[in-house]
Amino acid sequence: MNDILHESQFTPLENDRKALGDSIRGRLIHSLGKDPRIATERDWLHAVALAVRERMLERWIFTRRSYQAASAKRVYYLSMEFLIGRSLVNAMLNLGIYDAAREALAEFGVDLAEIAEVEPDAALGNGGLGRLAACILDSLATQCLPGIGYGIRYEFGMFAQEIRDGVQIEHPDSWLRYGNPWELPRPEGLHPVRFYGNLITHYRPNGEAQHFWEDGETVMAMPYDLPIPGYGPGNVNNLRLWAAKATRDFELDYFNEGDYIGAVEQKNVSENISRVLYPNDASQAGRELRLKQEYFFVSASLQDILSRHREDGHPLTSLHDHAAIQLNDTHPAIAVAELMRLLVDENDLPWEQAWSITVRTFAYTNHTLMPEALETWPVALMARVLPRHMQIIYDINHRFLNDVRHRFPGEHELLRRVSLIDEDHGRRVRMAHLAVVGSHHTNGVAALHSELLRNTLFSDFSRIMPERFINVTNGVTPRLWLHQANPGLGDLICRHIGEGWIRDLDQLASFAPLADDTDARAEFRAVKLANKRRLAQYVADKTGVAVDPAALFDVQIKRIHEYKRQLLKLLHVITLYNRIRDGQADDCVPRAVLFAGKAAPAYVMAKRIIRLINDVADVVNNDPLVGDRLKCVFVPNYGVSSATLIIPAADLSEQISTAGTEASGTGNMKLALNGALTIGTLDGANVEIRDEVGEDNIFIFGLRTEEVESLRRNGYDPQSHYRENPELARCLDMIASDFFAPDDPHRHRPIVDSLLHEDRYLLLADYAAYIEAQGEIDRLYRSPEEWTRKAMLNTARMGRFSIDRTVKEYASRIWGIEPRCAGRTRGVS
Ligand code: 26V
Repeated sequence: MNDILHESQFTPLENDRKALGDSIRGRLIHSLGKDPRIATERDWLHAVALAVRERMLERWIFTRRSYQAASAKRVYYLSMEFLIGRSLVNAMLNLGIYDAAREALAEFGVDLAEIAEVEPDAALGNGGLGRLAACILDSLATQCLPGIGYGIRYEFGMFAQEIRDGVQIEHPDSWLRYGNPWELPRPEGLHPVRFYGNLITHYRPNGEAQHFWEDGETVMAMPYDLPIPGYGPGNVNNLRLWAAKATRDFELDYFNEGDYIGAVEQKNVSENISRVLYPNDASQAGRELRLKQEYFFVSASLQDILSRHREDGHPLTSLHDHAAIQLNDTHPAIAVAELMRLLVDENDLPWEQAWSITVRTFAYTNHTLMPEALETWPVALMARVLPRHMQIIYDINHRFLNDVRHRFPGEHELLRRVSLIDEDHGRRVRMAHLAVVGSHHTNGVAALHSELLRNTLFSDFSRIMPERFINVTNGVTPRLWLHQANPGLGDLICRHIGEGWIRDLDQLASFAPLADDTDARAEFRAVKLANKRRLAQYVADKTGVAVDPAALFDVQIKRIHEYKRQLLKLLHVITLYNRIRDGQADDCVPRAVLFAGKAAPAYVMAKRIIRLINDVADVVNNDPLVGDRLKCVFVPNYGVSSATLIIPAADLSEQISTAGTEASGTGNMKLALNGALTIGTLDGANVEIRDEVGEDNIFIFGLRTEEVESLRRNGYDPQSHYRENPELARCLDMIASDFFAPDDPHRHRPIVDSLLHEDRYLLLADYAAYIEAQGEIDRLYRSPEEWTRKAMLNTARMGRFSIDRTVKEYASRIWGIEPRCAGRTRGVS
């Protein structure tokens, strides 16, 4: 065959206005069959997306060729979640064709900003973990690193949140309703995935056992590819998402019995596997369908990886030289057993050799210490759904425990603690133990978190194999979270220091001297004010509440969870409200307190918190004595898109989790990067943010991890704080009374009961210090020059929290992969 694709034939990106206009016109008419005279905003969106996609696909093919030609080692990022958001503007900015597209569309009388708003978010994730995966993909492509994402193409992503009468209502997120112009279905690339069934053991003449997994149900995994464009443009990498499809012979049994309708019903059932993203509940639910989702995408991905490895002409025994597989939390940890099954059962490798390959291939990232979020599966469930895997896990455990027994003779308790099977809670498989034992590195996501992993959750393992435990602090992509979300600030920075920071965030350091320049500070304030106006408009549209852009925008945006302590923020709101009404707050700065975030549908306390926030907001916002001095708003349906509006407008970033509970946080990084000052505890990455921005430019308060531990050890009494702090007692009494719920006087009582009788996250213990720190913030905000100086220093000193630094660390310390640039990169010779 002739090679009909050369780099010289790429659709040019520079001065592309005319060509882009022609493509958009062509896609609208010839691909979509729409009459330009009556095309809707969505029609234009799809036409533009297809035109942009054309420009990505050439580079996408070229990227793959160059990895293949170099036989480059690749990283496979296995994640149940990729929280991507919208793609249009991101793709255009990364390819460098945004202005050309805007101008081309303007010639057609179409406003790019307006059609971009029509694109639904790809919300295939819950929060931090899923967004981190999306940032990592952006960085791999930007840095020309050979990396492929694997995940699930959920038909329904994260539910849409409506607030009706103060209550969260969930709506299904049917993001694919109008089709997804970015995805390329690959029906020719199916892999079969088996569930249930029986095990048959044959014995070879030498006595060796051979295991066969038979019968059961088979579901097909169908790949959909999403091109991931790097900035610059860098490479265009691939994200492969799997959808469940019934096998073609699904109908046989039924059809033979003449049950046509039954056959089609069965087809629907097997396709349920990729139907919906599970919301991250307060506790790990242990649902069978969730386990099937995990195995489904793991099995398909490993089959895909092995067939690519074979196609590249490599023997299976060198897998770890060509592939690094990263497990994003334990959700894909069944991969350890699945790879063993593929190597031993399907490819006849001896166990020891297969195990050595497996351990050298996998690495595992832990994202939480919360005991209730740690995944365990009942042995009985796993034995029924994945019988061979259960057996393999027993074998892994047997060999591992034998090894530990030899190295630590007599330590029986140690064996019980590190076993892959928890015998105390009705026999369960501990997925974190499987992940640690089956991989060469385990990392936490911030320095403090990794330290706590070594000293608490994995203390036994870090004694047995200390060299496996490392830290890789999270980061965020400056492309989305500064360049794209905050064009005002991005342009301001570019005017002063150039645009190098977009791919090398350390360059922001040279923005620091501008913090001492009066004119630059005025420019920075003007940008912030414009962003606040934009957000105020959005808030008014969505909630009907008018917030004054001159007020201090105080934001807490994240999943609603008790450990994140939205209630502590709310106690501050009620305290301010009381002070205003008492005439004790005449020197207070006007504040607009914004909350946003989703509660897991089954997390009762989180939903109560949302209700209380809205009830408090109702009272505060409608009290004529308060006026513009205090507003409280719950912004509905928080997600990637609303985050890009809220973050650039924030003055104050609330990062107030109980010390030792938040693994890292990444919203903390996005907000500081956009010039919000942080009020926070010494938790997660806040510790490292303080180290970078300097103690004078952040508000740290509250108990530290060791103090939290000792308080809990010595018996914490929340009521002592109630007794000793009248201002706190008053807030709690108001919540317990009918003050915020005149129509339903007992509505909020359970919240106060939980605080007074348990207060698991020590809100009352940190209340006084928190209120005190907020007082300092008030004082500082009254000096706009001082405040702006600190805000600018925050932006300038966030270089370390670029995801590019994070990914470089993974690449060199864990994956052993190197950049391989597929083509010319703008601005880089
Ligand atoms: C658990 C479950 C349980 C079953 C249903 C679905 C589901 C989904 C997710 C999870 C675990 C979530 C863990 C997580 O999101 N951790 C966050 O990871 C961020 C990125 O590393 C980090 O910044 C946050 O601090 C951490 O909470």
